Amino acid sequence: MTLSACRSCGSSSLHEVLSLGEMPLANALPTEAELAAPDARFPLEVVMCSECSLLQLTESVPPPTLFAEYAYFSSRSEPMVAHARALVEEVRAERALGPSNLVVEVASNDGYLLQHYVNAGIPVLGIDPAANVVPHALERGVPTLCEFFTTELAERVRAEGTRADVIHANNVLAHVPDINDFVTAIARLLADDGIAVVETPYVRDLAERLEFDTIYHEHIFYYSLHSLEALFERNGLTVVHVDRIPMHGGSLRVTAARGGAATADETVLGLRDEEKGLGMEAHDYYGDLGARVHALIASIRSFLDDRIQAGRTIAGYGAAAKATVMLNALGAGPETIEFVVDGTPYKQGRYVPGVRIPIFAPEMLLEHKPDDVMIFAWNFAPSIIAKESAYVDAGGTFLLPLPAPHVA
Ligand code: DWN
Repeated sequence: MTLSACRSCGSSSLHEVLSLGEMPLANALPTEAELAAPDARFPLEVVMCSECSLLQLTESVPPPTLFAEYAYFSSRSEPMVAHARALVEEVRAERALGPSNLVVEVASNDGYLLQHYVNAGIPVLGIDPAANVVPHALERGVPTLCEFFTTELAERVRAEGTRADVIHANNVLAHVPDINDFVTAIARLLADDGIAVVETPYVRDLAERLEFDTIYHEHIFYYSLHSLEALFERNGLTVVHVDRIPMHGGSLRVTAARGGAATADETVLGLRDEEKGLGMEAHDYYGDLGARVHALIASIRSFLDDRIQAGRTIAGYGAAAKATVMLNALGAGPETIEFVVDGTPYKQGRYVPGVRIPIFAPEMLLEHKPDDVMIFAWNFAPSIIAKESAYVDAGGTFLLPLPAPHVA
């Protein structure tokens, strides 16, 4: 364990929750030429702070290594774009946003969300460090700063007279080692009556559904409402509303306002009570998680072995970060999963790190007609199965790994 203190509250009282061994970086997909060198691996271990109850990795990989060039393009998942569109409609109506307002998104990726404000004539600003992704946002008319979001950036933008009426931060709160600076930066950039709308995977869903493949080096933190509120309060934000949403295997969507008069509503009070009732603030809540995860990994492995023993060929769908963790945890290479398909051009022609399984465009399913296809992007299974109905009509079978391996 290389971590000596909780990255959120500073406590040294850290207790092991589970280890997935040495794992490659989930989105560091090697090209053919890069296969000559081994894929870098780092310990993937989760600990819990007994002071603020935040789960976090022992190892943090420098953010430029992970995010300066990025394999993930949000717009390549239609359900993400639809989810973003619905969120924007909700926030626009609730806040009565118009041409005099400003909406900022941190980790704005390829403009998948802010484009919907642009189309409604509402001024936006994206902030994202991925130099290969930001041009796609600019093409969608989303002005974007290609930088990491920090208090230095927030103060610089404030000094130009900019304040945000809404700040979106989806699937980024888990990704930032200096998380206190990040939340302070949100508070500093918000207008006095502004709101932050933050979505991040919910550790309760991970624990209840054994979503171990959502644990990877990009995800440093795994939040409960309790640990998230402790982080926000420390940095000048008050959680005023919370919803549980199904996105990415189950997430929290919190609405936060700058401290002072802001107060938690009944959704926050209710979820606090639920978490207390479950004992989520204590390490015991996660006591058997490691054992249950390793038993699940073994059961997925034997599920696949049985199908191969029966003479079936198997491919994968979604070269997701989850796929890298799943396949490396299974020790499954091309001898088990012949190839993976993905609709992201950046990923096609590359390989799943560690196990070196080739990634092709989805058209490969009908060209090659594997008997089975395991959906590694299981969080989007309904959309994927509907899209690939021709594969099913041709006799193909979709498999799902969670919450236990099964035929979809
Ligand atoms: O936090 C993160 C989440 C939001 O996204 C990032 N750190 C990394 C990433 O995790 P992931 O790669 O596991 O996310 P997804 O969204 O489950 O990945 C889906 C993959 O499947 C993408 O590569 C796109 C692909 N896909 C596809 O090829 N056809 C997805 C859909 C819906 C499709 O129809």
